[in-house]
Amino acid sequence: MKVALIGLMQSGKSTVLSAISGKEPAAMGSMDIREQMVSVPDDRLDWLMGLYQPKKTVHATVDCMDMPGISFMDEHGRTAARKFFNEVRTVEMFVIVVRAFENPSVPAYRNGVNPARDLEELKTEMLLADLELVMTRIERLKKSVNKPTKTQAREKAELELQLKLQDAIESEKPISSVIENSLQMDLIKPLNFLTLKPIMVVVNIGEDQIGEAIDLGDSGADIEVVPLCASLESELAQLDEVDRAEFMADMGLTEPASKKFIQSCYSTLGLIGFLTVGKDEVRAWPIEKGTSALDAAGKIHSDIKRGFIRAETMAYADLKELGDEKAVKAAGKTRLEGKTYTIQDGDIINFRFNV
Ligand SMILES: Nc1nc2c(ncn2[C@@H]2O[C@H](COP(=O)(O)OP(=O)(O)OP(=O)(O)O)[C@@H](O)[C@H]2O)c(=O)[nH]1
Ligand SMILES: [Mg+2]
Repeated sequence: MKVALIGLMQSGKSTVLSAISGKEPAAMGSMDIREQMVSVPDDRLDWLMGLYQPKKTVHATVDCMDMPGISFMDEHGRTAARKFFNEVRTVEMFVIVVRAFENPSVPAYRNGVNPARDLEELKTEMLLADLELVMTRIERLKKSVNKPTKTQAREKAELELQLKLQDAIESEKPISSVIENSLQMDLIKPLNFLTLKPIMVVVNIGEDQIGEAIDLGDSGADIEVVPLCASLESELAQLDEVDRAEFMADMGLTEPASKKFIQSCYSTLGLIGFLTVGKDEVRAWPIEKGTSALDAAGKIHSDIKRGFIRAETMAYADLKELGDEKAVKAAGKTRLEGKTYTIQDGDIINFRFNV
């Protein structure tokens, strides 16, 4: 899973990433795109490790891109922003980091800290970047649509759709309001519109704002919002577990940043996790909610999908409650599921297959 952390200059993107990865943040003002793999914290894996004592434990990972800060205050900034937007068109989701913390030594965007305004501006600029794509595409299609080629019918349909998109965006309506069916979706998929991707917002708050409600206005409606005190949490990430727990309790924090962050990524993308266990390896596998046992098997290996027989399944909660696999079996709580079974979060699965 690939996510991009985007936001205005000095909103704290690199500090947020440091808080969730425990690694050094990229220097402020850096123009490089930094990629970092973040391990998905999972209490279930910790417990299963104790039970199976595996040679290896594999956490799910999230690939986070830390983008340079952007600014729309002048033409130079806009051009750079457009370039960075193009670099992130293929990620699965955006994490928009907005600044709510006051810090006199870090100059504020547009001379004042205002997360609702910043979010609004970013979302508008993303829509404008998409409009630019639409316009370029319309120009191109207008030139080619009258040529009798194999793709002419498709181009006609796309042109009609792109014109509708232009109308919608110009009247400040989202692209999604125009898309009526999967056929239309397929037509525009190659363009990778920014505003069709799921987003989540991290509000980077100051230590004095922990527990305070931050109003993001209309721009924050229907979006998963995670308040995070990035500078504090990046320091916490450096501590050992005992000190961290104590420090967090003192600060009124219930969960580390990494957990909140990843959980929100999962829910924004509609992901759940199933588990595989054994003496060799205990592992978490992220999948989309609604995935069938057959497709889940394919995530592990195409052979397992091809030769799928059954999915021996038990719930993590049952295993934890009853203590070991034998007890789960004795209680009649293991199941043999077929190809069409819908995987549930926390299913522990042993795929039986034959190739
Ligand atoms: N007080 C306070 N300062 C913060 C917080 N988060 C970040 N900062 C400071 O703000 C400055 C910018 O933080 P960065 O994490 O580099 O921000 P960024 O968005 O990556 O910056 P660019 O990549 O240059 O856009 C640094 O000096 C941080 O120490 C916070 O939660 N509270
Ligand atoms: Mg940075």
